[in-house]
Amino acid sequence: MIRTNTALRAAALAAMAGLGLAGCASGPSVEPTGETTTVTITAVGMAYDPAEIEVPLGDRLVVEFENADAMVHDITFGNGEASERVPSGGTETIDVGVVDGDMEFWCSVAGHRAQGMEGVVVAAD
Ligand SMILES: [Cu+2]
Repeated sequence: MIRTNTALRAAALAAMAGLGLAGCASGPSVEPTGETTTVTITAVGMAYDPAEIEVPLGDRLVVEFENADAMVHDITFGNGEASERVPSGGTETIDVGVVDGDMEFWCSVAGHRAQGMEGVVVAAD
């Protein structure tokens, strides 16, 4: 299992490296646009609203996270960026960075993701 995953990851990295070389001489595989997309995501009823956001590929994403639920929540992105745990009624702004592909987000509070607190950033090309 572990060996298979490692092999797949190595293959994916090799493929990405190949694309990077084909695209440009250095740096990330996506050329940053220099633009910033700011989106408000609200936590309410053990879910995110909206649960899917579309961001132009290469834009920097800034998320205004609002917790309109009665419980403590956070928002954690697939690239490692995350909010603090935000109390009911609280807000936090997260600089997610340049969007270089589709990316999941979820709540890291125990059990919340399994109850539906997840969503996806769709990189629009
Ligand atoms: Cu939560």
